[in-house]
Amino acid sequence: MESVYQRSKALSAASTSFCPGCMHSTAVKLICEVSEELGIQDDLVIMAPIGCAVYLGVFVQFDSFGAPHGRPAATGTGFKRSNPDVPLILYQGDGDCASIGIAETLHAANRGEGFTVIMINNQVYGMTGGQAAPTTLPGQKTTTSQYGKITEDMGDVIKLAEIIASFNAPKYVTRQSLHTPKNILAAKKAIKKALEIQINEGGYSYVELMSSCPTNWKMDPKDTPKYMEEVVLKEFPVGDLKG
Ligand SMILES: Cc1ncc(C[n+]2csc(CCOP(=O)(O)OP(=O)(O)O)c2C)c(N)n1
Repeated sequence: MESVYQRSKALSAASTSFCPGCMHSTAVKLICEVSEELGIQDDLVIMAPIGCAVYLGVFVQFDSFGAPHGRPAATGTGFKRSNPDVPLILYQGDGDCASIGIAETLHAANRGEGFTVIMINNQVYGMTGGQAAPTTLPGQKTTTSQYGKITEDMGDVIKLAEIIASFNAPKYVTRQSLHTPKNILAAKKAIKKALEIQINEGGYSYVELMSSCPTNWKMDPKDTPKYMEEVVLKEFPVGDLKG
């Protein structure tokens, strides 16, 4: 019988620690598949973040390292400058990348450091219980905005992809989503393109992946795709912003 699909060899046998319906799992699977398709599964290094993907290095077969919360871009800069030929992904949550680490993120992008950032935007600080992040939507209820996020008090939504795309140095900046099969395929293409640019031309690439957090959104996982389509993507439209 012809085999039409098989588990990526880059995924380890360990179960992930993600909640049911969390789209981190999809993102990790796509990275594994792309690494195999590009033949870099033995070379790729992935930075496992502080956040829900903290155990990433256990789920995947790549070499990995950690960085303090918000510091992946600084740590990644050191790694990549010392190992310019090693493909590197900084895998980060929106709290990590767009809040606590926003200074490092923006300066690294503006310098055009030679790594790929994959940012999982679930609009909350997932691991610590769903506090509001700069990506939380206006009016969104979280544990730190129990009556809905008031932008006058907490600030408006920070759209990191748009800010990064305004810099000269980044080679590829895109926002994709993981809420439908069609979007997942587009996200996979984007991850592949970002890594190809890193490997073939060098330079910085940024892939933001809109994701769900059913546990902290207090939503049934099966309702999250509709909510993402009708609400979240209105604030965070998908598509290429640069490159
Ligand atoms: C400097 C620092 N501040 C705060 C924390 C606590 N902390 C751990 S994980 C986390 C939230 C992570 O949220 P995000 O980056 O959005 O990733 P997610 O868990 O949603 O995937 C926080 C605030 C920490 N570990 N270090």
